[in-house]
Amino acid sequence: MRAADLPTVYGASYSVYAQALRLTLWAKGVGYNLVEVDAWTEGKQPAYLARHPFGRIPAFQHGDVRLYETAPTCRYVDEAFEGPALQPSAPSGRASMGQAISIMDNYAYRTLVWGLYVEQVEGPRCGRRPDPVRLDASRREAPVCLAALEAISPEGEWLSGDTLSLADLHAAPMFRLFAEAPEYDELMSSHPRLLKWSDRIKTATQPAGLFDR
Ligand SMILES: N[C@@H](CCC(=O)N[C@@H](CS)C(=O)NCC(=O)O)C(=O)O
Repeated sequence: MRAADLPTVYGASYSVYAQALRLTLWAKGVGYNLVEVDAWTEGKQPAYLARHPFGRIPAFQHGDVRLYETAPTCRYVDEAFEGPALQPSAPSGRASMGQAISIMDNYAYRTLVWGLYVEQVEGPRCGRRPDPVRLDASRREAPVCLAALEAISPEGEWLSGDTLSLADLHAAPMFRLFAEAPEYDELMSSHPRLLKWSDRIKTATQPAGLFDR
């Protein structure tokens, strides 16, 4: 593909959602241009809001196709480009994949990333003290998220079955941050299958070169 025909990702390299989209492009073997957009500054300016009315990252463009919201954007990437299929073919597998992604978006991102990792690791690095109420709520909700993810594919090696799917790539960047939270080892010790998955997806996605640790 000529550089001008490559899709473009608008987002910051620190963003877990931008990383999920970039991992999907990487897994498909699709090159892309990256336009750095910081979610908190340029992301709230009119030029970017024209691309993403909610001012979040990432946004995406491929020819005339302009998208935002990571899950449907990744589905588009899987369906529009050649490369390994990243969605199960059976309806039940596809539903499990969607369910895992929804759990990440609606519960686990808030709890594992913001509630445990940001509160205790990223926040203090920036001079903020953890909020005990938020921390307490996140510690209570985290086991529910982990049990739900572990229950989705009781047999398979990946989150939604036997093959790597968009669910794994969606969850991978979030689990990388959660793994730095002080509670990670203890919480994951009650979820041995999820712990194995977490190690497996970390190893599988390392070659993408998106993570500096
Ligand atoms: N629902 C969005 C979530 C994207 C998201 O929350 N991105 C974060 C960065 S990882 C962001 O833009 N945060 C800025 C903000 O919350 O204002 C998606 O699926 O793409």
